[in-house]
Amino acid sequence: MAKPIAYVDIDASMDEVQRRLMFEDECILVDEQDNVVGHESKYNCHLMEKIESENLLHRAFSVFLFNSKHELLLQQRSATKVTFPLVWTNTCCSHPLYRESELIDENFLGVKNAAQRKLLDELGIPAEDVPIEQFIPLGRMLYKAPSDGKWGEHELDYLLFIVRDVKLLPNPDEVADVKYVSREQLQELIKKADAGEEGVKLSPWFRLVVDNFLMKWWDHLEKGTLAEAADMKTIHRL
Ligand code: DMA
Ligand code: MN
Repeated sequence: MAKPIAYVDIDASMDEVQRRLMFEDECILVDEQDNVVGHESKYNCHLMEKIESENLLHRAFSVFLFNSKHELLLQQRSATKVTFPLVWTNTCCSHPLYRESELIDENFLGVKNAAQRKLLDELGIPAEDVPIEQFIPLGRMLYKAPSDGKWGEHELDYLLFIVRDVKLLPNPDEVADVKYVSREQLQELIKKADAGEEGVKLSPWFRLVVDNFLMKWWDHLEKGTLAEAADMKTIHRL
């Protein structure tokens, strides 16, 4: 069957690297309780029209990597990202894929494996710098966010902390810029974003985490009590 015209138009302007990932990456579809209910291309999972008409919800993860000074690593997404280009966001976000190693529920191993894969792919962080057992799952949130009308997110997002000093070699296909921020520097950045300053836009999911969890978890990190903060039973609907 011929593709609808609108899809052809979207494809024509899409960056080659991002287009390949849109069709190669097979995301995990879940229900609102995070049970796996199927799989679907990354492309279809991020088309707002499909999300709305078929109520597609997919599993995702967001990594918050801190150095030993407890500064948070932020990335600015590349200009070629299909969704949310050039926004500033947490260290690394993506999706566990519909493959055996990333579907393992036990100990959240599937999402941790995916996180390790994408930290290398997006930021050039070697796997040995981010060992699987060092990832700390803290919570899950469910949210929907349009990007530009055609594209958007509807995700069940696993929030993972990791504290490590790492080697970095950002991949320009994915990342325009990186920086470590202290809490105060992040507050400054948020102020600038709120004031609409040029070039300082934050991703909607990072903003949700900032507004609902991040500062409290950062406190726990500094006090060494992060284990108390973890709640992997609740799915926060934001
Ligand atoms: C998707 O991130 C995941 C979240 C939490 C927004 P992304 O758009 O960066 O995915 P990918 O890196 O796979 O393109
Ligand atoms: Mn997504």
